[in-house]
Parts: sequence; structure tokens; C-alpha cells
Amino acid sequence: MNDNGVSEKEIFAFLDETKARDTTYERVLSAMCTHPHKIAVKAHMQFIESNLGDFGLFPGTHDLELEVMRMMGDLMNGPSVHGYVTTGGTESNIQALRAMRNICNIRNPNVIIPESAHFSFDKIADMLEIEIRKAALDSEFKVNMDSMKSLVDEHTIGLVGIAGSTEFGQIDPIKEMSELAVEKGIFLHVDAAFGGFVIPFLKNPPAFDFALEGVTSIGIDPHKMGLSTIPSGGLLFRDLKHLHHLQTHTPYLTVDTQYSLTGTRSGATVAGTYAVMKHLGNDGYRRIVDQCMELTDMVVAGAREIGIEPLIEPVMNVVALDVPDADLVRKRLREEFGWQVSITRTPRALRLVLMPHLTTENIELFLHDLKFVCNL
Ligand code: 0PR
Repeated sequence: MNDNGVSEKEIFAFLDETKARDTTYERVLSAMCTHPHKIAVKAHMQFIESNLGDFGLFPGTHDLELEVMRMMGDLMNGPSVHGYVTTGGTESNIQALRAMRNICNIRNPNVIIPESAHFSFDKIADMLEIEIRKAALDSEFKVNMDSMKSLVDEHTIGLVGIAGSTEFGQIDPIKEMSELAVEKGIFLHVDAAFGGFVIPFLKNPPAFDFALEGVTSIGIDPHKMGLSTIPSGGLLFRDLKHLHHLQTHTPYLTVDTQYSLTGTRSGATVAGTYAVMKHLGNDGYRRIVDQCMELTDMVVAGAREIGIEPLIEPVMNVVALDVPDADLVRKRLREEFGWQVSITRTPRALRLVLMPHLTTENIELFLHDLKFVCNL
């Protein structure tokens, strides 16, 4: 560190320059985050010093968190859920599986996840001493139930279903998974980190949430399609017992126990999430999802016009385009035109996420450049 302090003016001149190098999201088709809603930013700033790690000092923010849980529970068809605002999908997945493991308390536990699951489950395998078994996918990139069933044994404590997979935006057959979980008496965690703020607002959404009796926990991220500030995730349990099994004694705080993974924990994101959810309501989110789905349809129609097919009909605002040599196309789109796109693992296709920061003009330009890069 420097010995003498630097003036505010100099610091902000430097920060302005630095921030100018960051994305403005205009040409970003690879992210599952976006500009937070301005109401969320305002509320976040108002609660900037709030620490829910010691929530006895912040009873106001704690009440906001309970209200956020209630609203998310409502959205997920769980009228009386228990949980907390996490730092995102990774923490929600870790804590959901940690709770299962602690409740079961058996030797060599395993959990079955789809091959399409997010890489946070690889971190879990490394951290939690739970064997993570990966079930194969069907031709539509949903988990294959026969494969999932064949992996279940007497050490299986739970299943994971994805409602909005990272790469394909696909929804697993959560209803069948719920039946299997009930039949075997095991847990079912639904990773709706991305889809939680999308699926309820689609036309004819499939059942994927607490309406299914086997679903024991859900992760849903406000900092993705919820338009809240980073880092905000939501972890919801059907049963309070799960939260109890995550508790640690905190003898010298104003509260006796803590169930979060992190100690000091931002209340600002809770305020941000509260504000944007209240402000938008179901109607506001439905409008945003509608717009993203219109862009998705536009991409698919435009791609088809130039002879490129999607791997599956998009279920939500994630599209995988079957272009020849996707890695090269991605590289050229970035280097020649500044587009950020990503690639699915298997098969290697061009992956696009149509977030609220994109416009029809962006997509027209993108399709034009895609056509050029693919020599079509
Ligand atoms: N579960 C699912 C289904 C996800 O898609 C993700 C993240 C997670 C869990 C983990 O969530 P956190 O990253 O909040 O812990 N999916 C994207 C990914 O990792 C997130 C992302 C966001 C990627 C912004 C890029 C980006 O610019 O690929």
C-alpha cells in the first residue's frame, strides 16, 4: 500500500478509467447476469453496512429477509418455506447437499445429479465427502430417468434436478424425479438458479417446484433473471429441519446460531432483492421474460434463415446453435466483432443467453455478423 493517502479525485479518476474497461453488456450473449434493476441498486446502497451474519444488530434487515423468503416461497409454490439469501447458486447447492448429508448421517453417502448440472457440484464433491454420481441425458438434454434410477443404491441420500440448465436452459423431468424421491424416501434438490425467475412466467410452465411433494429444497437466484444485485441467491427448504441441520453455535454474537455458509453476510443484497421483487411483481417479471423470449425466437428464426438449427427448441431464453466448428466461430465473433458468446460442452454448440440487457437491434447486428463468420 502507498504510505500517504491519495485524493478522492485521483482515486475516482483511476476507477473511472478502470471501469471503462469492463463490459457494458451490449455485446454479451454469454452471461446469466445482467444490469441490476435501478431500484435494486438504490435499496442495496441504502443497506450497504447491513450485516446479516450478526442479525441481532440488524433486525430490520432480518425482517426484510423473512419477507424475501416468503415472496420466493410464494413464487415456488411453497407457502411456508424456510431458508436464507445466499451468495448465489453455488452456495445454495452446497448448503442444500450439506443439509441432506447432515440429516442422513450415513457412511459414504451419494447424490445423483444430471450430467448437465452446473460445475458447482464438482466443488461439492471435493468439499463435502459426498459421492456425486452423474446420470446420462436424453436426446433433449434432460436427465434420462432410467440412467438416474440405475445409479440409486442404499447409500443414495438425494437427487438433484435442474430447472433451467446452464448450457441448454432445459428443465429436467422434475415430476418423475419427485415420484422417485418419494418412493425411495430420499431428498430432491431443484437447482432453479437460472430458471426460478423464468419458468413461472412462461406460457404453460411445467411443474418443477414445491407443488411436487418430493421436492425438498430449491435454489433460485435473484442476481440472475431476478435483476437484483450481486451476490444474491435464494435457498428454500420445505422443512425447517434442514435449516436446523446447518446451524453452528455463535457464542459471542448477538444471535446464538448461524445457518449460512459465510459468516459476515451482506444485508444490502437482501434489500436489493426485496425492492426489485416488490417493484416488479409477477406482472413486471412476466413482461421481462416475454421480452427475453421474443429475442430468443428472433435468434432462432434468424439463425434458421441462414441455415443454422438450434440443438433443441429453446425452453427458455438460452439457445444452443449447431454451427460447424463452434470454437472457431466463437473466437471470430469475439475478435472481429466484440461479441461474447460461449460454447456447450457436449456437443460443442454456440451457446447464447438472451438476457434483459439485449435489444432487437443487438440481435439483428449479431445475426448479421454470425452469417458473415459462418460464411453463409
Ligand atoms: N446453478 C445453475 C443452473 C447455474 O446456471 C449457475 C451459474 C449456478 C448454479 C451457480 O450460480 P452462481 O454462479 O451464482 O454461484 N450459471 C452461470 C455459469 O456459471 C453463471 C454466470 C453468470 C456465467 C454470469 C457467466 C456470467 O457472465 O455459467
